[in-house]
Amino acid sequence: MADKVLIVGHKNPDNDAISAAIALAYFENELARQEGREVEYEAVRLGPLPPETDWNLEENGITEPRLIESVGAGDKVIIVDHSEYGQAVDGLKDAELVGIVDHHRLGDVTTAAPLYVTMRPWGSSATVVTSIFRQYGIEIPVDIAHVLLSAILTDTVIQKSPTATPHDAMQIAYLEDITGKERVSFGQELFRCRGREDEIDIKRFVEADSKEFTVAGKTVLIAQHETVDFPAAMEREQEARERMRSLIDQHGYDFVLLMVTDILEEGSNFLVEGNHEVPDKVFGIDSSEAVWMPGVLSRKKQVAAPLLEV
Ligand SMILES: [Mn+2]
Repeated sequence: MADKVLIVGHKNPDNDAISAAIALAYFENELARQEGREVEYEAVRLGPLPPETDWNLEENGITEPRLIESVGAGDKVIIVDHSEYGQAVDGLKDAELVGIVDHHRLGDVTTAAPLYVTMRPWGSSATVVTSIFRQYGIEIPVDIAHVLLSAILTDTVIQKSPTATPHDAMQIAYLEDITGKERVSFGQELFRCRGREDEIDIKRFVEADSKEFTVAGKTVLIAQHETVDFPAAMEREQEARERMRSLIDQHGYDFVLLMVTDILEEGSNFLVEGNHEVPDKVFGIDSSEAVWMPGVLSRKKQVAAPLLEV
């Protein structure tokens, strides 16, 4: 039987985590075929498909990755879009980590054996995967190009996020050529998949894109809800705050910060529940009410990074 390697993104997967895994699995299988290696790479996921991923996979006739809960001894694993145990599949410490493809800070994973690592400080893991294809001269099929392009566009918020780099722009142009799609209209189609703000389940509104961090020795949750219909999203403020308070009760977070990000106006409303002290001091705000933060679009660079310095 062929050797098997699982490729998995982080928990609470976003479009980039799932799409980068799918495209990397295609790349690795193709490279293995060319090199005559008997190994099968399978993209898997740790949570539900985001609606834009669901739509894009369907449009391109790609089967959704299998849902898994954990890995264990004897499993070989490549992780994408993260490199910390806190965000990784359960049991990763018992499995064999054979590769990392990511665009975040280097986390705390360690290995006993050498491994493949490709990390670049670009706008998405999909950008890194696209560059890997090109480095190896492996052609990107049209369906996989759609998957990659979609993830670069959602992760960089159609290039409006400060995490977007000139390298992302270059890979977007390359993928536009293959897919025949135009970045802004395709990006808007993807964001519109997230649905009408008044219909989204409040749990999904708050938690669909949420990550735990340790700030000043305490666990906090930083969540982001990106919208192309900001007024409708803010109609949900009281419900969202209720949900954030119940998350604090359940998990003992010091605080929960929800960024409601207006993609069109390029800024975020900060909603904070729990202990406001640290976010107020770090951002110089009074977050007893929603606070508009112009230009703040990136959780990683503009919100998590300053908080992690505390
Ligand atoms: Mn990403």
